[in-house]
Amino acid sequence: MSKTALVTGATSGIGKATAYEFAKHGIQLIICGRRQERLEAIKKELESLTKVCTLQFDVRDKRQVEKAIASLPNEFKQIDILINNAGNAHGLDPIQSGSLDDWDAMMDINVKGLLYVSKAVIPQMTERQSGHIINIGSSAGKEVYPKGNVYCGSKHAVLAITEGMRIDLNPFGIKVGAVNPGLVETEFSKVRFKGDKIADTVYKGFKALQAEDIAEIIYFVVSRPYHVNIADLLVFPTAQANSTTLKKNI
Ligand code: NDP
Ligand code: 8X3
Repeated sequence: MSKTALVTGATSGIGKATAYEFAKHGIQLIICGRRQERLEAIKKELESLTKVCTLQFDVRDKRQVEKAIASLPNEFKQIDILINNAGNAHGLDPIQSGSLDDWDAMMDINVKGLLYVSKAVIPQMTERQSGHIINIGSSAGKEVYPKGNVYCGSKHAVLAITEGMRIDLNPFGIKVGAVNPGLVETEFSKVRFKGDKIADTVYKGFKALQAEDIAEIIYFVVSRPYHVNIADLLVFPTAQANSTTLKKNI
């Protein structure tokens, strides 16, 4: 029987590419996000490859999260793979002038949203004693960079929560791991800089990772044999050595 994966943040970037990659391999999909039109368009494109169900909710709203996941039709109720991907940076400011709204958004989406979705999915995994959770962290979860303060804090939290999940879910045979990318060319910078044209410069002058690169890695992680759990994976574009060292050709 084909496995079922729930992917948050599937309307764009890494989550969308992961949905496409999983569909190619016949994995049944529950694709999530706030932008319903995008969810419907992706569903339409992938339906010839696999079964697809859409769930529209804001990960910040715990009631919406619970309600959406409880509403899944029977054939999608058993979630084998959870990809906690929804998230973004909001702003890039020194701590003394950062915006409280940006801080709320990052902690509420990247940390609490990931917890709400996990809380709604984990009980059925512990009951079945099987499942695989991948949290999308970041190089920013391993290293703090100037003005990254709260975003880096949110991603450090994702890595701590990932370790905690792996320990607590170990008795149930559930795999838990994190995939931590460096610079990936998605809508990430458009969101971070709120549409400002500075976003267009972030991936200029070097070859950034593409969402598909990360999607292929995520599929590799979920397709290992049962006894192999890739617990933590850091991936940079070749041009990037760490958060602050980037070889640009301009
Ligand atoms: P995108 O902006 O392209 O995608 C973000 C996704 O998250 C969208 O599908 C969006 O869907 C969803 N999302 C955002 N806020 C919410 C919310 N409140 N409720 C539900 N869904 C939400 O960015 P990426 O693909 O780059 O980012 C995906 C993950 O990868 C994030 O966790 C990010 O931190 C991480 N990451 C990204 C890197 C990069 O350089 N791009 C590097 C390292 C990690 P919608 O708006 O429809 O709700
Ligand atoms: C995204 C990577 O370096 O743009 O998590 O913050 S970075």
